[in-house]
Amino acid sequence: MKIEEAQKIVKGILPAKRFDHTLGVVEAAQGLAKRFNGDIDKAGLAAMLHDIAKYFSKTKMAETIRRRNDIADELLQYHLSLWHASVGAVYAEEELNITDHDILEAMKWHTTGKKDMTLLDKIVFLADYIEPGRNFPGVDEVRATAEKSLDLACAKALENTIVFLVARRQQIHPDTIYAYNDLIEKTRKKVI
Ligand code: DGI
Ligand code: FE
Ligand code: FE
Repeated sequence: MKIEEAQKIVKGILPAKRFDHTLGVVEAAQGLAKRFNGDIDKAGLAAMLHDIAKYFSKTKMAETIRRRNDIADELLQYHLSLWHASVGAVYAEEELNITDHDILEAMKWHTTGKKDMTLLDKIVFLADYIEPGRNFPGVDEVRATAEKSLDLACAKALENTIVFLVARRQQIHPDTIYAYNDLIEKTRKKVI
């Protein structure tokens, strides 16, 4: 699917504010792909579709999560705001006939992250965090870090999210912790 076609579909599904966010993520993802030698077309399409399931009903999302063997049922134990990522990837595959595994994976992991994210996973994850419309505390530091290191910027974004969730006494999905641990290890300056 071409990004123009995806844009029309997404515009018909998402409310205006979420659509604007989506266009910001597309811009950020294409920029990161250029900077870090990612696939610009895949980054753009994955970003365009990443939040497509954001406003699906709880019932519809739960049905998808229960039905699909490639989504851990454990997800249902965690906050509803995490569900749209996996559900969006299934929608893209089943309803929009997206077959590219890299794109579907980047959509699936865009909220929690995971251990051993691919280049495309990291690009979409980070683009969602630093797109021009975002203004949460610490985002400028992550934007600056993203000029140089994708891994360091993802680690910082994950750190900020974890701190944010802890401050609100919200549960942290294990994949968020796995992603954080993985990138902390990979970006650690070797002393010896
Ligand atoms: O869909 P967006 O709003 O663009 O962004 P997103 O897909 O990153 O979802 C953001 C929400 O997910 C935000 O409220 C923080 C939350 N979140 C991210 N990781 C975790 C998490 N919430 C919980 N409870 N646990 C997590 O590990
Ligand atoms: Fe999202
Ligand atoms: Fe998003």
